[in-house]
Amino acid sequence: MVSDIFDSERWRQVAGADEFDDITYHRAEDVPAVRIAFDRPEVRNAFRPGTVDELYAALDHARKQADVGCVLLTGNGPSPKDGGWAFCAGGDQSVRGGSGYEYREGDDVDESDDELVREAKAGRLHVLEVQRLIRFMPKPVVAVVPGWAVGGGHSLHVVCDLTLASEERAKFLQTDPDVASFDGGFGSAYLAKQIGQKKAREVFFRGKTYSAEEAEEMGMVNEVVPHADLEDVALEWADEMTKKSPTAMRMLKYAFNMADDGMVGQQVFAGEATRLAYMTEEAQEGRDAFLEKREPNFRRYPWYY
Ligand code: S0N
Repeated sequence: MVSDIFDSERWRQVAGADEFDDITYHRAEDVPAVRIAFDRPEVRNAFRPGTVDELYAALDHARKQADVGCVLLTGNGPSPKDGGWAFCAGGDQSVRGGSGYEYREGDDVDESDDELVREAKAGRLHVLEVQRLIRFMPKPVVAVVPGWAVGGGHSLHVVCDLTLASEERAKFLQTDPDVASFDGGFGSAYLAKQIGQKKAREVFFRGKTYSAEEAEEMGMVNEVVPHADLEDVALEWADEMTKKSPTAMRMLKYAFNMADDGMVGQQVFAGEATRLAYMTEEAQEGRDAFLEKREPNFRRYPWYY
């Protein structure tokens, strides 16, 4: 069973996803959306290096699917140990080494990697690569929070475009300074953009636990729904968003990002603008003139005002 609130009639496993150990990856039957879920409920869905590798692979796969317009990121539950629920409790502290989160004996590490590559892979903080993938993928990513969102798991919900939370079970907590780790990037700076500087500093400096309603009030959760309805509402959101213009959605996501992402934000937005420009007859005239070894005739095209 993937999750108590997962309706297996509405989803099918993505081909190849049975290779994953720490996540599940499904595609909706009747909505162009996917569901990627942490699947370590016994440790509140904490991520180890292999989890992050799998998450990256699934998200990147979802990014490249031209017929997928929305990604739902969630956590499976409840815990078989005590019935607890989690979105994600951040980095697995039991595999944290001197320079980051380490692969251990028995982890599924690519045996074809040579020693140097294995060494370079050890002790990584590559959840930041996942954060960037979520931030820059050209489609909305929704954090569907059925329980604890803590530490690096809290940061992941922050970086998602939208957050939907379980009324009874979602809880938001930043423990980073308790375990001497700190997300000085999206997890804190972008959170401050969402909820304001004072509140964001309180989240990290005081380490209080916030309920779903409090998190909504603060502006870091979009909507709170009864736990039993969580996945249905998430799919409704996906249905709603994937009926909209893909170009408009992509340009809007990158426009929202651009204000905070500096030159990288400009580059990503401009890349999409260039893609649109390439689709015009005017751009095709530039290409054709070069290939036909003649002067381009741009006089035919208006200077829009
Ligand atoms: C989640 C908490 C609050 C849940 O409390 P609750 O409900 O009382 O359950 P517990 O009994 O505490 O937990 C149940 C079982 O789950 C294990 N467990 C929970 N969380 C983790 C974890 N993070 N690592 C390993 N195990 C975990 C418990 O040990 C317990 O197992 P058993 O039954 O065997 O005892 C509570 O559990 C809690 O506070 N957890 C720790 C949360 C935490 O501190 N997370 C790490 C925070 N730091 C990061 O995530 C860093 C992330 C990172 O990689 C990063 C690096 C650089 C820049 C940015 C980031 C980034 O933040 O993304």
